[in-house]
Amino acid sequence: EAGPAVPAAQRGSWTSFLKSIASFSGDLSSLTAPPFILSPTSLTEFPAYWCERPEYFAAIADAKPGQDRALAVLRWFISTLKDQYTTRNETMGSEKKPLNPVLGEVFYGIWPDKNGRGRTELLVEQVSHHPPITAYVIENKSKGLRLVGHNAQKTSFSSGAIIVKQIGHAVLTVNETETYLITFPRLRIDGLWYGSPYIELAETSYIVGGGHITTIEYKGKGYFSGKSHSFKSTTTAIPGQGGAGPREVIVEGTWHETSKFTKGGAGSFYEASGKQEETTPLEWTSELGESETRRLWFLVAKGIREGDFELASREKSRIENEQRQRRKDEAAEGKTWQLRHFDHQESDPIYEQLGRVAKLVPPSEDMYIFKGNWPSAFATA
Ligand code: CLR
Repeated sequence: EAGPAVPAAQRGSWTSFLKSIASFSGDLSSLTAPPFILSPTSLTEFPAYWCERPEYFAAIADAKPGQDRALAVLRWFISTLKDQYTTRNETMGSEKKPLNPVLGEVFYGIWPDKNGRGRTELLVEQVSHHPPITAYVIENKSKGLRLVGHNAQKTSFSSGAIIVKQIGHAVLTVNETETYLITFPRLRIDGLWYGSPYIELAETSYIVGGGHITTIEYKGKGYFSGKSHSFKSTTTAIPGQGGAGPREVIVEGTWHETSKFTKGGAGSFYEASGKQEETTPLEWTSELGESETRRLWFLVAKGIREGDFELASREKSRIENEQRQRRKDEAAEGKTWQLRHFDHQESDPIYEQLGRVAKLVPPSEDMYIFKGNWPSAFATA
């Protein structure tokens, strides 16, 4: 019997959803799930999680190049994890199934300048539907910071949990000269049987750049400190790269609460106090197009929020049928969909070069190059 978090009327469809995930690997987004587990937010909004602690992002530019800056990049990265991986539990009671973006779906947002931190701007485009791939740019122009990345997921099922391998990477550029390669942790989604899924992070992710490499190991309950959401990071100078910094720096703690230096430093490293700052979406005008995520999914989201699942599913089918028709028309005309903000390239020299230091597997990944075409509405917002 499915757990108590599953509404009685949806038990049957929840168990069959779980069965279909168990016998399935690949793209979960296409499976139909019962209403109680649906989120009204599309995956194109998720890159906003990188921006919700704008002062830590800005602090990267203010840090001294070298070990200080490598630690500032790490601190900002750690500061985003709570928002990335616990927000749905906190705001909606459990992890939920996000809306599956359509090809060409876009999202634009702003975090205004405050206390000299500069303005942070976000641009997101769904660059593939099948499998879902999301590309994004985050820029703080006054601080000379730009992050370009893309994300995809490979999912599998293992002893009752969904295992999500994140594909893709991000490159952070400071002052057009320094580059940092960032890779993403693996996710384990537990609590499925009970109908209250939650994420634990696992394995290792890396930040490589500025003459330093940081290895971040993630563990759940029963490891390291025995606590959920634990991590241990080790930052070292890359031999022969001018990173003649002092010693190795180790930080340990939990990414959703507090962490402290346990080697090469003393005291608190990061304290997850205060709230994440929500996006101010760019006000919609025709320039943003009909595929702007909140416009596109407006009625589906309304249906989900208000429990009108008939509305939600009718609108969802309408959007999906429209997409299928577009693809057919393109095929008939011998055309292919053109990305709006990115150019796709098979390999990323920065990933290859910096990834070698971390011995990344795979040794090469593709990349999406930002065309630089911010909507003009950013200039006046
Ligand atoms: C997307 C990239 C973000 C971090 C992030 C957080 C939550 C992840 C999401 C990524 C990808 C999609 C995801 C989601 C949690 C649940 C959802 C794995 C990695 C799957 C598709 C839905 C599973 C369905 C059950 C929860 C019922 O930076």
